[in-house]
Amino acid sequence: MAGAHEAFAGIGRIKYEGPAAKSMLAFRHYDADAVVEGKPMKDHLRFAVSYWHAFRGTGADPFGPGTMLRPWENEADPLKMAVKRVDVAFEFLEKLGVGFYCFHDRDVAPEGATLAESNKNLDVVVDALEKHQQRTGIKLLWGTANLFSSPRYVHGAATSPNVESFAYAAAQVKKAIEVTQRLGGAGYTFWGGREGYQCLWNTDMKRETDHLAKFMHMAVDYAKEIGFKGQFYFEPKPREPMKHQYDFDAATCINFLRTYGLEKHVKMNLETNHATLAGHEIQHELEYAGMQGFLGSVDANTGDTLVGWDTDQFPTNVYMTTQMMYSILKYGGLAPGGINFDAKVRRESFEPVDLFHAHIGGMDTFARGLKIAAAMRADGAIQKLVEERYASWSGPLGKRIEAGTESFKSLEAEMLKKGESAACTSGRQELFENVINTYL
Ligand code: XUL
Ligand code: CO
Repeated sequence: MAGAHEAFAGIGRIKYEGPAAKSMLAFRHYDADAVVEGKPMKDHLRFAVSYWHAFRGTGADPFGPGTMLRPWENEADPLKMAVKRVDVAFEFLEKLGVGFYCFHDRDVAPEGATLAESNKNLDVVVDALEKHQQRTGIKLLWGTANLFSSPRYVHGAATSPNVESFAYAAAQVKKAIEVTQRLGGAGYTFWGGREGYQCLWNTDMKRETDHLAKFMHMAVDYAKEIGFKGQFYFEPKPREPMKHQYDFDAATCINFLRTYGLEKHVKMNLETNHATLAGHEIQHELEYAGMQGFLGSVDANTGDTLVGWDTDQFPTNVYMTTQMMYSILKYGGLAPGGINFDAKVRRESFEPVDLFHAHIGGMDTFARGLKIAAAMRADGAIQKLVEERYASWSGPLGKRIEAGTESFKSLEAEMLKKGESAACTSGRQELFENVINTYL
């Protein structure tokens, strides 16, 4: 740990103390090595901290500047500060006891006056990240590139009408994949940033989506060329900052990947608040991606039903994490993906200790969801009720249709003979909901 120069002095390693814990700086449910369904919790959950929110979030909003008290942010030279910040970040990660972190290139290192200078800055910070990774065993879950903050990306990056914005973005992603590989990153994420439109009148949507696909193919080709084995992810989000983003939701992204022949190379990184912005629950997104074989990783957070925007709050709702973990277990888990807290403390929660409260709460909420989902799966009551609902499909007619040996003609003959279909049975939604509440 950081010793004399601790940024989070007075806070030690956060320990599992069980549901009766007295301290609020302790886990009540997340017990890293406790075995659930044959695997330690830490390997099911694979928690990651987002560098951008935890260490670069200022609390600024459209109505006012940043509020965060971060006493260690006191170095005038941005590169020196970036290197010093890595010490703070790893002190936090170690004390929290997470196995992973995620970053954008520009979160960890400052942009220079030229591309070459930016690359050099990144190399300096990556040296520091690498040392701390080796010291602590903490790993990079995924890397990514910020293709949305600079004015050169005002119209998007891969979908920009300016070809040199595309070219610059390609150079930036090339470098970001290289440093992700150097740090042993388990994945690389594409989030659309500004890949979308504000107005269809000035937009050639076909050309823009073709370009986005070209861009992703170049990334896949380059990864192959340098032997980067990490999993690529595409992160759906329907809007913000654009009115429409091309990575709208899981179904849209999967259609895009299949249309352009990228389906073997890219999986979904699903974010809770993005799902709700798309008019879905995260359970829908996880089920949709899971059933199609595209479940990759999760950006965990939650929105506020009354705010209706991407508020990126820490998850505290056990019912929701139960739904999530039930789907995640059903589709065989997330590895090499994980659960990345793409979440920020509120502008009003400006003290360093709030970063701990936020992440501890999120981790405990997921640990509870995991335990509850595993209990539901162990006794199989919900699974049995679902099977009963589809029982007619397990009869001879259902089996023949599923096997593909029936046709419209043969089914017409069958129904003409019977005259009317068998009566439907109740959906029993309330029973299902009551059974689920017995586990909570
Ligand atoms: C934006 C968002 C991003 C991605 C990575 O809403 O979720 O932080 O996760 O670019
Ligand atoms: Co995200």
